[in-house]
Amino acid sequence: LTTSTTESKYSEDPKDCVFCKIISGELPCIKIFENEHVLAFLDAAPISRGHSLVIPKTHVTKLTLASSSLVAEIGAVLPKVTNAVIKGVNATDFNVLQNNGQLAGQVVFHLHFHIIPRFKNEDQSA
Ligand code: DGP
Repeated sequence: LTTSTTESKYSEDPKDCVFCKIISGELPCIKIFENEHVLAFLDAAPISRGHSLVIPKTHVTKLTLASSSLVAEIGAVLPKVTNAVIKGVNATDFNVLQNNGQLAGQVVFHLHFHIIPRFKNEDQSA
């Protein structure tokens, strides 16, 4: 049997995990924050200027499978990282989004929080 593109795109196998490859340095990213437990970097397909992702360094596919200590590590840096992101693009308003499962729009099966700066009339030049 061959693996279809769709199947590999939605693979939950950590060996195929693009974010684990970013964490290990196998794939590049534009890093904006890092500590022992958490990495934040610019999204490769941004829906607004400054769109960033915050991920745990431990591979876990979705929020409901994450330990409370792992979520606490993310929560401990999320306000600070978000503030740096929005200041960096001169925005005041933003969304923090977190998709779980294919039906919810999750494409990368490694827990991540989107930080999406918002601009007046979606004007990205604000
Ligand atoms: P989601 O739909 O919630 O699973 O969002 C996945 C996000 O990950 C999407 O906005 C694009 C981003 N993304 C996918 N592959 C890469 C990559 O290799 N590098 C970076 N920086 N972002 C990626």
